[in-house]
Amino acid sequence: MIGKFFRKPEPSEGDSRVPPGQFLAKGFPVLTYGQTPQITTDDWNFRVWGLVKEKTFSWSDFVALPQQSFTKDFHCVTRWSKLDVHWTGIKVTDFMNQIEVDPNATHVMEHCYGGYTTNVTIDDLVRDENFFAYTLFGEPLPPEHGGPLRLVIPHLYAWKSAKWINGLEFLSHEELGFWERNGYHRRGEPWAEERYSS
Ligand SMILES: Nc1nc2c(c(=O)[nH]1)N[C@H]1C(S)=C(S)[C@@H](COP(=O)(O)O)O[C@H]1N2
Ligand SMILES: [Mo]
Repeated sequence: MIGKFFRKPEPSEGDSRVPPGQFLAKGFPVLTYGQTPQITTDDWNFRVWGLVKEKTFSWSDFVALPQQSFTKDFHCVTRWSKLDVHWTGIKVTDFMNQIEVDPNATHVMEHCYGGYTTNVTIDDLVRDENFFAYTLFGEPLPPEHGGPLRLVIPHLYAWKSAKWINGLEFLSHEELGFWERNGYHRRGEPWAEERYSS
């Protein structure tokens, strides 16, 4: 749909920034399956389990990790993209230094408050540009965008960027998350238009 909410990319943007078949969103749409969970940072925790030494982080444990700023483009498989989204948060690579992953782990299931799941390989999760975000455009991450904390994986379609994330399950094989079981691609790379499973 073009018009009120979306626009066609300019040629300069379209060439290098906007993946094939995507339009630019005006504003920042919210895309949630189901209800928005309401979690306070007092109640929040984050757990790792499976092929990893099990560990639970409180909010204060988590935000004690080094904070950094990120400016990244965001691509939803329903064909809207938003360029230059500003976030702050914690690099996935910094978080990984806090846990002990079994060398047999190859895949990860992201788990969230509310029950959403999505799967990634360890190689797609542990990249220098991936991060856990807790601010958006200088404000605390709003609940509808995943606050208090979400994952952002800029090189994949945004359904891999789990909102209200509360755990990572390390696996020795691929399992499918919510959208992946419902016809979406197991990986979801926007430049290759990996939208649906075949
Ligand atoms: N927990 C959870 N995470 C989620 C979703 C969801 O429904 N629940 N939707 C995904 C999809 S399809 C997209 S496009 C982005 C949307 O993020 P936004 O609502 O901040 O724009 O979140 C992703 N993460
Ligand atoms: Mo999406």
